[in-house]
Formats: sequence, C-alpha cells, structure tokens
Amino acid sequence: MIRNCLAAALLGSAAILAGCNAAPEADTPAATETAASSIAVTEPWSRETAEGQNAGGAFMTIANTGTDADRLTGSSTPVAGRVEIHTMMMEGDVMRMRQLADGLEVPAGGTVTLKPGSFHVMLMDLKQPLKAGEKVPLTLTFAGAGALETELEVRPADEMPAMDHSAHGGDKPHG
Ligand SMILES: [Cu+2]
Repeated sequence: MIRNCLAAALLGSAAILAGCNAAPEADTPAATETAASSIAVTEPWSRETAEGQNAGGAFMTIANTGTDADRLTGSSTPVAGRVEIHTMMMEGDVMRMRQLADGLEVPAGGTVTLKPGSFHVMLMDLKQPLKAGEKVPLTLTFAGAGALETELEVRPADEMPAMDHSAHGGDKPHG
C-alpha cells in the first residue's frame, strides 16, 4: 500500500516541503509533517562521503507538537543497504556509536536534535558515495506517526560545525 506521504513525495520536492497535509501551515515552510501526527522534521542533512566509505550519518531536528511521546523506530533510503538509529557514548576513553534498539524517543511537546557527535541516523552499506549538493530520499518510521518521507541535503565534508574563532579575536589585529 502506498501511503499518502509517499504519493506526495512522488509529486516532487514542492509537495515534500509542503508536507503531507492538504493544507500546509504557512509558519513551517521547511517542515515535513504527516497528516495523522504531530511530528515535524526540519533541516535533514548528511555529509558527503569519500569513495569507499561505506557508512554515513544523517542529521535533523525532530519536533513533536503532540500530547503523546513518539518514537523514531526505523528508517530506510534507496542509497543504503540498511539504516540504524545510533547514539554516541563514552566507553572508557573511547567515544563509540551504539544502536538504539528501542529507537529514539521524541517527548510530547519536545524536540530531539540529531547532530554529529550525538544521536544520528546511520546509513549503512552505502551503495554509492553521497555527493555534496545531492538530495537523498529518506523514510523515517515513527511508532505513532508512521512513515514520514523526507529528503537529506548532502553537504560538503569540509562544512564542519563552525568552530567559533571570533571569541579569540582571530580576525582582529592583536595588540
Ligand atoms: Cu552511527
């Protein structure tokens, strides 16, 4: 069965940006929402991968404006053999990724940010390198909201979260 959201996605990116609701909300132009839930995903992105790199992280902000907690339980994309929900945690002195077997909870009225060094969606067994500028379709599955179609924006590898040198006066003359 083809979900309404998928049908909307097939119509093109404008439909994706407008979400799956018949009447898109004017104040959330970048959000993707399902008709049946209060989950919205904003700024989904991934980083370009090097040739031979077989996994990559995907990041986004997930907001739940509903009154019930929801849970991201799975994900899929045509470019990866499988997709897992990961967190990062310290094991001794080593930062390790760990799969969240029960998924990632998005509290009622809350927001969860997936970002480098923290929660992320892991694209495993990549079938092709992710190239900067590409858009990669990604399906997110929520326990309550069901399937939600979104699209990752692939960003250049050197576009790291900006290290704020301004605090050191780096671009100002010393003395
Ligand atoms: Cu990971």
